[in-house]
Amino acid sequence: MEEVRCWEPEYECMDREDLEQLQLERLQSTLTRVYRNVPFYRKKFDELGINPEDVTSLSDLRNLPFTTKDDLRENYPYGLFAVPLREVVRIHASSGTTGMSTVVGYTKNDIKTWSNLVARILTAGGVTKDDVVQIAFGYGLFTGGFGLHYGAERIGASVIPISSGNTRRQIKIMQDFKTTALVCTPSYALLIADTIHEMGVNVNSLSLKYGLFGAEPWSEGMRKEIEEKLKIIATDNYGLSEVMGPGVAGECLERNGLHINEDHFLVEVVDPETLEPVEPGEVGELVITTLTKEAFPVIRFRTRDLTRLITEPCACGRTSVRMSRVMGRTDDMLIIKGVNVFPSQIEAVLFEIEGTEPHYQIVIDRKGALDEVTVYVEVSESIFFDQMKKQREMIEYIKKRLAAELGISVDVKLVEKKTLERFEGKAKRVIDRRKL
Ligand code: DLL
Repeated sequence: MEEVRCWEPEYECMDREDLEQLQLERLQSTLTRVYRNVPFYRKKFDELGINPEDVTSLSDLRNLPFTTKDDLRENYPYGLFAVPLREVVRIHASSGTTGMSTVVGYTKNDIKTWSNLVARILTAGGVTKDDVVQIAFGYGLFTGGFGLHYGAERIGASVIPISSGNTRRQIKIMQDFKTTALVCTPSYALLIADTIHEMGVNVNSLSLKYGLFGAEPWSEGMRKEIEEKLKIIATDNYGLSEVMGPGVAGECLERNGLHINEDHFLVEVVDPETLEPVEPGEVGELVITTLTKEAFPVIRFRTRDLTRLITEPCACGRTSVRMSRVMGRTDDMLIIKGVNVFPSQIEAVLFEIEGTEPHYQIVIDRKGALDEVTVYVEVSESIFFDQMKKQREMIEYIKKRLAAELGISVDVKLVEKKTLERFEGKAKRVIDRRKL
């Protein structure tokens, strides 16, 4: 194992009892602030007869109301801010792919906290001040670019704010500037890896050591693929703009779950139907309460992300609870022939199959009353297309593996290399024609 490196060991390796005391104090002060400053929360608390002073233990959190993305939309743009706008130094917004965008703000202090928390994630993923960090997340209203940028600067690394896109130039910069750490979405990392290969660049001639990837779900198979192609150690990090952006949780080099920055975020996992807590270690929807945010605190925010909590100690020495990689979002879940299917399950199967490329697309159509799913998969050998028998065997094999995993049969179509769309930011792998 590598030597343990923490950015803020006094918090990251805190004694659990002390941590819970700190969480409670911070929760109480957050509740008092939102009650005083945000009419939306005051109204909700009043309706339920909750006085922030009644919250005297962490278990009282369960009595507080949830906050949803719809609440944020209804209060667009500044309705949920807990400070006057003159104290806000930065505004970000979510992309709004699933509706109207949501707007979040940061005070000077929030930016400081955010930078520190991202610095923790980067440190956990192997980055130090000696690294040259290429940030290939989009800079803009999306929190990825600026979030990682400030964290990397905080560490003292040399930051290349290249943003996403222009993949060949990314690689030229990577060569010339001797990039040691790449930061982007996993799907963009894959596109970069494939482009390196296409350009005939020898990956061993690059200085890359670490890859810190997040902002979208990815499978263990995809991690292996990226690690092998780029010859790096790849870690997963998680966050969402409504809660802060990147910096909520991230893996250490043990790569066995994402350490949650629990001194700043209180997490719960609930059953998305009943909203009751799941059994410890079970999968459910992650709910987050911010403990230190000034401009945009959220109480029991329903993330829609499905994960489970891991409480077993980690060999790295951090004492925080971890979350498993996000399996998908409740709103990504496809219900096909009555069976719940997550795109991530399909990805996991495809990555295990020899001869397929890590590029796929899932198309859902409605034929009469029935939903039909077709999985398009790129194959490595174009030769395949001259050999009908081999092709049929491959299709049957993939279908069988998918049916075993999903419990329903889906159609599979093989396509030639480089036919499916590539992504520079978050990948869109599902095309739901039922909604078009
Ligand atoms: O994606 C923040 C971020 C930027 C995280 C860079 C990590 C790195 P949003 O655009 O608001 O914020 O999207 C948040 O993306 O609710 C998840 O569904 C998904 N997501 C984020 N990180 C991961 C991850 C940023 N590591 C939404 N694994 C979240 C799976 C992720 N899904």
